[in-house]
Amino acid sequence: MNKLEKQAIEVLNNNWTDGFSIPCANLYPFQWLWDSGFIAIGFAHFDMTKAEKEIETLLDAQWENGFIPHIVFHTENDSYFPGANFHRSDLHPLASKKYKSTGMTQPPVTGFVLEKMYQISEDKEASLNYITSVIDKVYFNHEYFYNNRDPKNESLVYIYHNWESGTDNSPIWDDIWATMNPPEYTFERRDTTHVDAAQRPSKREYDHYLHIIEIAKEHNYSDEKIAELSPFLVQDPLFNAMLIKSNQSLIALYKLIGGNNDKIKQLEKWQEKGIESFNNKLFDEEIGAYIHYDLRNEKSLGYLSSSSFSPLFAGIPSKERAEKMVNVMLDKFGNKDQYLCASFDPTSNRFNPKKYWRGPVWINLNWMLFYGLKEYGFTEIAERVKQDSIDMIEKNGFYEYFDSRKEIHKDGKAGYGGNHFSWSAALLIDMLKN
Ligand code: 2M8
Repeated sequence: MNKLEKQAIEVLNNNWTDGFSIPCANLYPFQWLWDSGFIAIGFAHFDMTKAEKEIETLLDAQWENGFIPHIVFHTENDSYFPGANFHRSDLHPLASKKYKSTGMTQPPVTGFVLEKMYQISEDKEASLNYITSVIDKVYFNHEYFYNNRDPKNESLVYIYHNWESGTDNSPIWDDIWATMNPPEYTFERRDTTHVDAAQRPSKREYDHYLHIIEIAKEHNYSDEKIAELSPFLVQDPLFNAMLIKSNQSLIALYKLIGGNNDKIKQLEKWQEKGIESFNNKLFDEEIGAYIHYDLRNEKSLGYLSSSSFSPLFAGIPSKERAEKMVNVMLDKFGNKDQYLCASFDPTSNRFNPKKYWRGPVWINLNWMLFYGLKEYGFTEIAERVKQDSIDMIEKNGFYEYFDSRKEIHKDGKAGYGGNHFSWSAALLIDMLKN
């Protein structure tokens, strides 16, 4: 085993607490949805019991309507804002009675995570037994999405908050902030006591984030009311690609389990329509990649980001489109001075290579890109994405995100945000094995 892999295992073991993992100490002291999924993939390579427990704990926090929250507050830790007392999940009548949580979700990765765990497992029978015991919860979660978040019946679901996207302060959201004018709230940020404020969202951005939650809370997190009133209502290509990828995995896993024909049929229906709408609505011919759609203001948001390429991971574009996308990626994100793949278009004046989701490279997006490119036969570029990821971690450590400019990496200070970050470690392990 190489040194980096050993260090990665140590990071994961240190971030494991009683039955689940935190993304990293201090900055993120609870369980986050998509982090848990990526973490489970890492654990699956060396400790399947923890991998399975991670997902089991997450699914244990599912609401009675199938919804899975983006943060599960297992403890009373006050090093994070906004915490459980701000989010008030108890306002929703069907919220978990066992755990406090947020009232928003995150990219639905759980389906494809289960399939990955199965592929990694050396004991297929035990693994399938485990999957059989949890898979219906994931299916129920997908049902929640299609029944509550698809007002136009397109099999494309919306997110109502930037924190649901996972790409929190992407410059794409600037266009939505321009349509809002929230109050100046008084609150105490905690993130900026752990991390340099220059690498985090601004106070004014947080006002917008909190305001959307206040609107949702006023209506007890009712999906109907949120669809009607939230100033943020977006069809996000990354979020929908994760859902489609997870649908595919659920179909494959249900077929392995046997029976479940009604569920397989329903999943195939969502798939067919979802992929068609995705290609018709979210692909921009001129830009040459997928972009976000602002449902509230009925307009496309014409910006390139690493999310624009994530549909490769779910097999959504045709081979021809995939080729077009890869050319755009190499042209805009891939010159030799840049590591692949910046989270936002490096040629845009909104690009900031140090600030969170406004430009830095993130390992989870790279991981998806690696598999997507490989699947479409772009082996060399896939290898470059993998090698770039290894390189950045080797030079700087297991950071949350990295400067995309290669020159900045010379002194080993190009890793930003939290250190000893779980998904950077987990997905590195997985890429090293592939
Ligand atoms: C970041 O988001 C949280 C809010 O959910 C925050 O900034 O406080 C994002 O990078 C998100 O994608 C990630 O899941 C979370 C924990 O790693 O941190």
